Amino acid sequence: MPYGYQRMYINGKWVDAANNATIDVIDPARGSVIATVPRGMSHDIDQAVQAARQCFDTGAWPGLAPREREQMLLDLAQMIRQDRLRLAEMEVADCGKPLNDALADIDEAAFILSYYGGWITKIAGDIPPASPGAMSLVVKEPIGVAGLIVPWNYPFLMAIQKIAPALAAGCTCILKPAEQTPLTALALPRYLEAAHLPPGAVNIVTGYGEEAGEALVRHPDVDMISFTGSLEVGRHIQQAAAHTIKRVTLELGGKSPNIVFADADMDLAVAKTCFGVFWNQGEVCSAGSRVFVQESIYDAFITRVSAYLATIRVGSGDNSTTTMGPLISREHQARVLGYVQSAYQEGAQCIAKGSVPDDPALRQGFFVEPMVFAHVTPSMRIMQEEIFGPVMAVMPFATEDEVIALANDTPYGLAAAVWTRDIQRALSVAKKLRAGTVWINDSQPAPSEAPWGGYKQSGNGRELGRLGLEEYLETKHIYIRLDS
Ligand code: TXE
Repeated sequence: MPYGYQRMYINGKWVDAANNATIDVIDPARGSVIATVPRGMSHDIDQAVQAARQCFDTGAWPGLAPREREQMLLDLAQMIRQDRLRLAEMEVADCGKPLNDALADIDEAAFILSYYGGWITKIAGDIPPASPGAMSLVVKEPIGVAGLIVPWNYPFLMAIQKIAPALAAGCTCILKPAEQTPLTALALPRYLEAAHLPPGAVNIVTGYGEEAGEALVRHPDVDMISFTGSLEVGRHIQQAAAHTIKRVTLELGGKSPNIVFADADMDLAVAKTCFGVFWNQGEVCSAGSRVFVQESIYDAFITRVSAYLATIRVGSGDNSTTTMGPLISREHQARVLGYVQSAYQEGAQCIAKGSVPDDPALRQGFFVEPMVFAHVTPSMRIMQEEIFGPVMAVMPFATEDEVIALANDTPYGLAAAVWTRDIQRALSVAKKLRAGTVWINDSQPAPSEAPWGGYKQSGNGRELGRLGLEEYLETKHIYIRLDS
């Protein structure tokens, strides 16, 4: 077990679960156990919430001077930058992605810490007009204790994507990493301590969703939950949190349309459309997996996509030639292959036949080769449901109006891409798409300075950018009578 037994982190101390139960952490490329972590439950969550509550209520974190907190986040960013290789290697072992992708995640996480660090000294209120004998002050305050629940596809990046704005707002927090990928989260405390954050500002409880996650959501002393994960669990969390009326932000799944018009730059559209479906093994909430291609270029597009597929190298993330790693778990591999089976049964045509790789060295891991289905129809499961694996579905369209209707015909609304050289068409289509992000002649960039989140059932609220910070803030109006 290269990473051994790791404890979790509550109130500035390394602790076991109260009942001493543990969870095995599996290397998805080999199927072997690489670590064990505590299986935290409601008692452990309660300890963590008390620690976060105390750190918040005593002002140990929110009461520090903004410039002092800013410097701590900048220091954290710097330490993480220096340790990028160690963290990226841990991420590869834990979630399987290729090393270069993991390095990019760590670098972006460091940027996010410095970005939100910078915001701390710039959070300002407002002075709206009041009657002549009065003055109104609108001030921004931290919402309090934040429960942060993250998934396994970007373990470190998503943890930081929530921790950084929470701390910047002045909140204290409890992070519940995904049970499959707790390792890089548990690497954080040594940086928190080196940057002199007070005990209780960030607590990390490992465990299962139905146990630790659920207890966090229901806890009356938690003021908000920020969740990234499946639609099903998001729906459940919103209900479970309703009893305490806490704020809930949700970043759920997607089934993003990728629309290629006949006048698009074909080389770019093919390369980036493929990237948009296959990067991170397709385990991406914004994957552009519903591909609509205008009739006149449909056949040529399919031919080029087939050629692109031949360039993808499936293998373990620590192999330098790998461009696509394993899926997260045996269970998820079976789920993805189930979608592939449904596509065959519903009559889709597989133009690039992938499946589980033949290579015996890869059989122990949870690999699936990339796949492309043509002649799909909008009602097929692979066109309706989030697969979260390397499976592309391509269908032809005739007119702009037709493709807009097709693109919007899903309960999701996270992202969309439009490929055309006609800027008027691009903008007019972008305005009509019901999605939180629309890319024009690109797919997948999500700069941390811009808001990220979904329309419709892809979620509530926004992460990243200024809006991502505001989710962790309350607004207070102070009214001052001036004539006494
Ligand atoms: O997600 P879950 P799973 C989608 C994707 C994938 C599917 C299932 O389609 O195939 O979800 O993945 C915690 N109370 N996405 O089952 O269960 C859990 O411990 C509180 C999209 O892994 O939603 C983990 O920390 N927390 C997505 C987190 O929720 C609970 C990313 C996500 O797990 C809980 C991941 C509960 N009752 C999967 N149950 C995206 N939006 O990027 C689970 N959790």
